[in-house]
Amino acid sequence: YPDTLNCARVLLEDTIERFGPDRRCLVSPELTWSYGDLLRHANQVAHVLVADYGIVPGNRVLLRAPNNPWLVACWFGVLRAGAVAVTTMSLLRSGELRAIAEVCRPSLALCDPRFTDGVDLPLLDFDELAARCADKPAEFEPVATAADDVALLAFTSGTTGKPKATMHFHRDVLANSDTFARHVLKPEPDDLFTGTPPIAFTFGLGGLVVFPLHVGAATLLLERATPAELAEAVRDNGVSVLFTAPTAYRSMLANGLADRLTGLRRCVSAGEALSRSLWQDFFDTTGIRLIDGIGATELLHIFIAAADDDIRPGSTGRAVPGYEAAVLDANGRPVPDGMPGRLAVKGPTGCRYLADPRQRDYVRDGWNITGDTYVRDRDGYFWYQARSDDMIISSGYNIAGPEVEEALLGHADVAECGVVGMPDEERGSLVTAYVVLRAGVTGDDRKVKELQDFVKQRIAPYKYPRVVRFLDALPRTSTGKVQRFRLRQLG
Ligand code: 3UK
Repeated sequence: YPDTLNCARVLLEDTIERFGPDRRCLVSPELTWSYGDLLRHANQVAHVLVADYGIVPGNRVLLRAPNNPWLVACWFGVLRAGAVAVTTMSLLRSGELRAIAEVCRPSLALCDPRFTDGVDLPLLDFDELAARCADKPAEFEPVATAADDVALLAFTSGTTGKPKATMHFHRDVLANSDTFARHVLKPEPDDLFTGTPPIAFTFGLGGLVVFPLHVGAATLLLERATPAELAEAVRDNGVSVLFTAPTAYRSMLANGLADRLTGLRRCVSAGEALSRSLWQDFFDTTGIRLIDGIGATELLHIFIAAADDDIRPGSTGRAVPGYEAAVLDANGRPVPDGMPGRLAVKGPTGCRYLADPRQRDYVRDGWNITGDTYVRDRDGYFWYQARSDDMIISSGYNIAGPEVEEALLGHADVAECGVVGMPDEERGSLVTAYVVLRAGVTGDDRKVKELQDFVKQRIAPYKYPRVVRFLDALPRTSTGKVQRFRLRQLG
């Protein structure tokens, strides 16, 4: 990348140069904006920031909204002004927002009017912002940021402790598009993207903003979508590229919504492990090969993935071109292929926590240590085992919680489950399954025995859950990940 680079210019002006300003860009249930519309709104936002609020390059601006066109206009406006976007999930509570503000000290917050509660900062809501934009010029020359000026701070969906802000440069924003998107996803200008991850989550930022806009495609922004609403939106709008998490794919299948997905060309699954059985069921029902990919807030987006004929169901895939991945032991030495160890990644993006001593835990000898246990095979495919914290050691056996979960999910009565180790005097840890049953099924002792027997038939019997508990729902983070640490606290 050139030394001087503003990624907002690349994504807007450069795309407009190729396709013209009238090309469809953002679609929402309420409105459609062309690339020219988005550019004008973003420019006017930048003028409001600079002229009315005195924002200077490097200032941080907090954004808080569900996925909608004004959020995207604000994101681009902030970057064009040379400021740093701190996009937050609209579902966060005031305590969580306060913790974020304490870490990164934003100068201003731009909020959807429905989500101004608990924002303890100078604040401008989108209604006021739109009014101020009305008399601002449509042109704004983007600040000539350096390629390695910080463009955004993304907070990890980390489950414990003080939130960690990860810094990403202007060039990083384009790097994932030039690696994962270009080599694996291969979007086309006529694609229409949609999906569920919040833009505040870098999975959503890449999949719903950066990747489509970099190639001149359009993106359908949904504020909140149940699996049924998502499937309907796909069918009714002719969506061709979908980004969501394994849970949503599973739930669309379980609810008989697959017939609405047949127009999809590409489906990306990330955020949690995609099991082999779900990949296969989805393929058998829709004919679509899900693209699994592991990404992380620390690396901005996906760094191991596979598409089309490269897919080996049950494997996350291979290192995305541009990235290097390895499996290391506790001393940072590579383990032999076929053996489990810690996933380590190097590439054009990487972890830079904002003033946080946990930096030295995540980056060691130049490798990003993601906290996942993986096995690499001889062909360079990476097979997810568990979060390193979720490996259960019971009577000396290493048991990956997700493997037991996958076995349980094969049972027709199981809607969702989470498997964790519980401290046990005799065995060290007891494999414990928290199970959400399908509607109408009763969780009693007979069901426990039936599920245990079922698991013993499918995987090595020593892995079966010695304890099975039934829940109405699994605890999840705002990005949809199962909070296994909270399951462990349930006792
Ligand atoms: C887990 C996966 C197995 C893994 C993310 C795509 O999830 C994202 O970022 P987070 O910071 O979490 C990172 C952790 O999530 N994970 C993600 N994808 C997979 N595990 N298979 C997968 N396909 O534990 C990882 O360390 O919330 C995902 C793009 C951008 C992202 N930020």
